[in-house]
Amino acid sequence: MVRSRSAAVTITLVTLSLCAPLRAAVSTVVRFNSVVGTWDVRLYNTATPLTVANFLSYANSGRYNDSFIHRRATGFVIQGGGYTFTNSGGVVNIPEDPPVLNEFGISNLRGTIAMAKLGGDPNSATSEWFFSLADNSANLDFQNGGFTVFGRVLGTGMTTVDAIAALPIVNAGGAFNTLPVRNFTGGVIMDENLVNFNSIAVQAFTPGDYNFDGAVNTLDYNIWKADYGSTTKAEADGNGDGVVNAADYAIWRDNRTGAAVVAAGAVPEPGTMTILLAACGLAGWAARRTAAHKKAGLE
Ligand SMILES: [Ca+2]
Ligand SMILES: [Ca+2]
Repeated sequence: MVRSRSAAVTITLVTLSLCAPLRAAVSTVVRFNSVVGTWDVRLYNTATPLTVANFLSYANSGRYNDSFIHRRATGFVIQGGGYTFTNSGGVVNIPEDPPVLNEFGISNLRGTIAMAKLGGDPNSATSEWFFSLADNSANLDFQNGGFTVFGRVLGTGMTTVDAIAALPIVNAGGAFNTLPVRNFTGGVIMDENLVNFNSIAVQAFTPGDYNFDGAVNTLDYNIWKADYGSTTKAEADGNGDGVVNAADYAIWRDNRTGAAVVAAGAVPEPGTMTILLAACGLAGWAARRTAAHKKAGLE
C-alpha cells in the first residue's frame, strides 16, 4: 500500500508540474464599444498567448480609445487599431509596441479577428487588427505566414460588424482610401462622421459563465454541451484554445456556484481522464496512444 501510494503521489506531482503552465489560461472577453453599437469578442488566450497579450497591452493602456475603423474591403474585412481621431487633435498614429511573433493556427473564418501586418514579414503585427466579414481562409491562412486569428465575435455581434461594413466609404487618401463614414454629406470629415470606439475594454465575468448572466450553473453547462467539439463557436471556449472540449467543462465545473437549473445527474459529465488530458493538452497524445495500443492488441 505504501509503495503504491508513493507511486501515485509521484505521478500526480509530475502531472501537476506538466499541466501547471497549460492549465493557467482562462480566456478573456473584450467589448468593442463603438458609436454604431457594441459587440463582444472572446480572445484565444491559450492558442495565441503572445498576440492576446499584445492586443491587451494596447486595450488596457487606453490606446484604442477614440480609435476608428479606417478601412473597409467589401465582403472581406473591416480594419482598425491604427489611428485615433478627435476634432481637436485630428488623426494620430497609435503609439506602437515592438512587433509580436506570428502565431497563426486558427483559420480566418467569418467573425474572427486577426492582426494586420506588413507584406512579406510574418512577424510584423503591432496595433492594427481586422474582422473577417466572410470565410477568408483560402487567402489569409496561406499568405505571409498566415494571419494570426486571436479572437472571435460572440453571440449576435456580427450584426453590428456587418452594419459598419454596410456604411458608405470615401477616399480620404493614403491609408484612408476606403474609409467608412456616417452622416457625411461632403466637406471636412469630423469625429461625428467616423466609426469611433469609445473604448475597447476587458469585461469582468466569472470563468465558466458562458452566457454572462452572473451565475455559473446548468445554463452554462448546456451551452458547453451544445457546442461540444465546435471550433467555430467560442461561447463556451473557456480556455481560449480554439475548441470547445473537456478543458472548458473543467473550468465550468471548478467555478460552478449557481443552483442547478435541471436535476443533478440529468446531464452526463465527461470522464475524469478526458478532462485531465484535455486540460493538459494531452488529448491528442492519448488518442495516438490508444490507437497504437489497439494496433498492438493492448486495448
Ligand atoms: Ca451563466
Ligand atoms: Ca477550449
